[in-house]
Amino acid sequence: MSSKANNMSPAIRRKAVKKGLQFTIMIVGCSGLGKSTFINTLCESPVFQKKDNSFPDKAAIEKTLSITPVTVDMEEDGLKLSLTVVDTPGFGDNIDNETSFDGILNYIEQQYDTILAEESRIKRNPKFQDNRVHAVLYFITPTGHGLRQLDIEFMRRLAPRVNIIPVVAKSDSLAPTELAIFKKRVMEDITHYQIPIYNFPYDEEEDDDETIEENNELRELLPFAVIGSEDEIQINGRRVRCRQYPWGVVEVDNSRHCDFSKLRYMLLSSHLQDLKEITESILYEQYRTEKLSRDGQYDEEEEEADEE
Ligand SMILES: Nc1nc2c(ncn2[C@@H]2O[C@H](COP(=O)(O)OP(=O)(O)OP(=O)(O)O)[C@@H](O)[C@H]2O)c(=O)[nH]1
Ligand SMILES: [Mg+2]
Repeated sequence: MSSKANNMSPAIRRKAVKKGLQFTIMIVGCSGLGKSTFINTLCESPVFQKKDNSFPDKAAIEKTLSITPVTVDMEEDGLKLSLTVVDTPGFGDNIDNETSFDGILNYIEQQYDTILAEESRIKRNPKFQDNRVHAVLYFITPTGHGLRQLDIEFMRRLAPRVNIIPVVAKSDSLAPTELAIFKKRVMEDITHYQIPIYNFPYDEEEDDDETIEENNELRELLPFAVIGSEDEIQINGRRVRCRQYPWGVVEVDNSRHCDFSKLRYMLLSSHLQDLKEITESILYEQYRTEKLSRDGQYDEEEEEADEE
């Protein structure tokens, strides 16, 4: 697969090598779908600890109760990467879903507000930290039936503000044929309800054939099937992250078992720059225009006249 990180303009790559890249993702979905476990799997470290009881191996990670950003420094494709992952409390049971939705949307918009305030300062702060969320991984319950009303509403309402990447949570709970049918149904629902998810956009005229092919392949994988686990076993001398069942082992990093490794590569390497650009030049700009015109500080007609 080609890497867009390697396709960066030389100036951006030079800057990235020197300063490192910064990237933020947020994990959203119903309670107990494995969001915090996924973060530990993605970061390859126990960012979220297991509950301390007498059987630590069996103890689950504590239920997430507040929006929690964690930052991990890593290296991807030879570049330093400062990855911030924002964990959110799961919704969908007895919790008031409206409140949890508002909390998530507020968090995303607050990061835009902070940038907006910084942009209008006379003297900029050189140490300013940009915490805009570049992608939301939306965890879908593996029901086998398609999207639930709750998922449709959540994704629809978040999509104008953030890149949404739909993900089938706990995909080991579906058999391979069930998973393929479920993925197809989810995509049919996304099309039917016109949810503008991140679908690996490309420009037929500007992008090269390799990029177009790579994007089409990733599009075909949507929604990515993921498995989270921090358990490891040795297979033929290799350390393998997996979930163990009486009938066998499901490997996290094996692309015949799930899409975790392709999702990770796409997020942290090949499409990182694209997700950032869409966030900064489309989604943030849209928010900024809406906010300034709402506050009466911005006159769209005037702007159009200026452009002419
Ligand atoms: N079968 C299966 N179980 C998983 C997977 N990932 C996590 N689990 C289990 O699901 C349970 C819940 O995991 P968490 O990571 O705490 O889920 P969460 O989405 O963060 O939950 P909240 O914080 O309550 O929203 C734990 O017992 C995990 O071991 C997976 O990919 N497959
Ligand atoms: Mg959690």
